[in-house]
Amino acid sequence: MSKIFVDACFGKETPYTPVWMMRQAGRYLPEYMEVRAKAGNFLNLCHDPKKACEVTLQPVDIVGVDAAILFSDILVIPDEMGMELSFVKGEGPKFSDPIRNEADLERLIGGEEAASKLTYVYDTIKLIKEQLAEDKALIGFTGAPWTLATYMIEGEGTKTYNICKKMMYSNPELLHKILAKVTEVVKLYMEKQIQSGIDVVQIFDSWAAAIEPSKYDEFSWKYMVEIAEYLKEKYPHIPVIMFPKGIPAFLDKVYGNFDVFGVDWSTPMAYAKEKLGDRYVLQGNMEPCRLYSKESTTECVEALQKIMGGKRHIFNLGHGILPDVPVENAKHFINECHRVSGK
Ligand code: 1CP
Repeated sequence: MSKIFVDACFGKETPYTPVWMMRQAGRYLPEYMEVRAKAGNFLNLCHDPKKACEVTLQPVDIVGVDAAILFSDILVIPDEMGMELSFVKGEGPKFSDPIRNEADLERLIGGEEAASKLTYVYDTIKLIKEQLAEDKALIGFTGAPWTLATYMIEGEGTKTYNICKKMMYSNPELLHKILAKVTEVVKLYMEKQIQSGIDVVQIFDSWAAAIEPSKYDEFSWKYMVEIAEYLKEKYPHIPVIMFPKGIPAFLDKVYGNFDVFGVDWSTPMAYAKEKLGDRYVLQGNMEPCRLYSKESTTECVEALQKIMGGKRHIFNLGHGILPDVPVENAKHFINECHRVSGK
């Protein structure tokens, strides 16, 4: 059976415009909190294919999205490259021994060895595929090498990126070596996700906006394109979605063989359409906080439909849903996207 979501990623005409929500599997769902409480902590949940499968499927059943996104996290990659990941309550992710010099880089596990340690992710994908309805797509994902490197170098989430940026401007060779090593792992990791059954790839560059526009290609985009082109060459039937958050000044320079450009909420959709709409299908881009109000949600969905006209478009939020959004309002968003596009 052909999946509407996959057809839409390739720019084919579909009976309606499909929709999913970034971070749709997670803390705004009481059903998620229940499974997470049983798992003990977040990483246990990622490591347990049965439970990870269960929370992946929840938003499909509860809010009615057209695609599921694998439940995992981008940070399992550096974790399996030998960096010990922990989530500290109230503070977010932490790596105890960040990568700051050549010796640190040397001790990172690379390539096939790191990618083959992520078996719990591949097992989760296989379980999901057994249970997901045939007409729904499963999105697999990775962080972009730059976004992953920010956590690996800083050792945690950061507001200033000062340690990475010090490296970017004073020792760019080292930063490139780190990015190249992560890129090699990500290529193989995404290839294994495809072989395990995902239907679509999304690459999240959540911290793209931390790089000045004239350096964005050199330190992030080219590595994302390298991953996308490696996958497109071997698996042309699998669409690739690129989501670099907050880089409107780079839209003129976007290049590469991939299928869908994820537009974040700070970039006007009409502007993205003018710059990229002929070359890529566009995904997005409602400001996630509009979900707090049903009226604001409807207003935005109607405006997006007017701009895109139901062509070469996938509805989504322009970044992740927040944990305190009422489930009713998330359902309203999905229903409105379906209503305006004729489902
Ligand atoms: O239950 C919990 O308390 C943990 C919260 C949580 C969840 C639900 C984290 C910790 N990760 C996730 C799941 C997750 N993360 C998914 C699958 C669910 C889905 O999308 O439906 C995905 C795709 C991610 C990806 C991810 N993790 C990104 C990129 C996407 C984005 O939203 O920008 C990033 C930056 C992370 C890092 C991360 N994971 C978790 C935290 C608290 C953080 C740090 C965020 C920060 O530094 O601000």
